[in-house]
Amino acid sequence: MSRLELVKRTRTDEIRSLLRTERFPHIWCPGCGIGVALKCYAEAILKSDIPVEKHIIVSGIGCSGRAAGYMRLDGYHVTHGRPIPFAVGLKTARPDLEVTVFSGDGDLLTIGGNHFIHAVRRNDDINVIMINNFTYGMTGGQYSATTPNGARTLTSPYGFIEGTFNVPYMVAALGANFVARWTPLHDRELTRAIQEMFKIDGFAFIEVVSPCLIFGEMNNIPPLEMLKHFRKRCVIDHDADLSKVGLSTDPDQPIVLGNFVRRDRPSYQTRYRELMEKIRGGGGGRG
Ligand SMILES: Cc1ncc(C[n+]2csc(CCOP(=O)(O)OP(=O)(O)O)c2C)c(N)n1
Repeated sequence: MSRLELVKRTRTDEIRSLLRTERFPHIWCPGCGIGVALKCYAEAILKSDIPVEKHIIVSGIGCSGRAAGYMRLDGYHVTHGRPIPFAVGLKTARPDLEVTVFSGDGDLLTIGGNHFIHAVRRNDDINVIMINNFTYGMTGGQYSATTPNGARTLTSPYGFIEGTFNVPYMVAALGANFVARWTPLHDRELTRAIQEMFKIDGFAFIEVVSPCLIFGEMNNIPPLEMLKHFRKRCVIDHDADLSKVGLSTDPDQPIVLGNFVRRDRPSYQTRYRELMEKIRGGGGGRG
């Protein structure tokens, strides 16, 4: 076996050691991007300086939400739309843990949208990997807050008309310390962005624009075509004007990717700790 093959084999075994393979086969369809994103998360954990036992995964409900159950980490598979408040509580009580939320656009931005925006406003010190497959995949393809206008879904059979979140623009405007967007085709960049996220004190967010077979089927895009479509449209621009990176179904519009925002606004947990030290040190407080 060549040295390169040996290195590759060792890396694959290491990644497998972070997966609960006894639970396989997993529920994801062939051609779905969630598994690649989960592999990138596992690889980033192995490359991080933080011990594996300090990494915690929190997921909500959905195909993406199944991720917590497949990782051999302390993990929490919580109620629909609630992984963010759960993760915030965990991180506030146990600042020594590296808490990552891994969930879908329906879970995080549609049903859980209110929790999401307030966590970014507070700059809670959590990592969020959001799989944006434009739909509620698990329940058969209803529209979500990230469905592009014009797209057909189970609940918009004649084309979606509500309007769509431009996710990186919104998260940056709310004050997150790290904002990125990648696809499963960009697995190296995605892995590096997750490694970067682990170093951030504050809200760190990655949108993974990911193919969903159910969404593709309803919009007459076969699974592999969706990846080809991504490859054709993706443009990397770390300095992009975020007001212009909203996603549409127009094949001539680029899908802009990159590590867009890096800030060092202190996190809520850091400010809270400082406040507590001040109150205790100054003999303040009520009792
Ligand atoms: C309180 C509640 N409402 C609705 C559901 C049904 N439900 C299960 S998964 C899901 C959508 C998940 O969508 P998303 O987060 O985009 O994940 P995906 O399956 O696309 O990865 C819904 C509405 C539920 N389980 N619980």
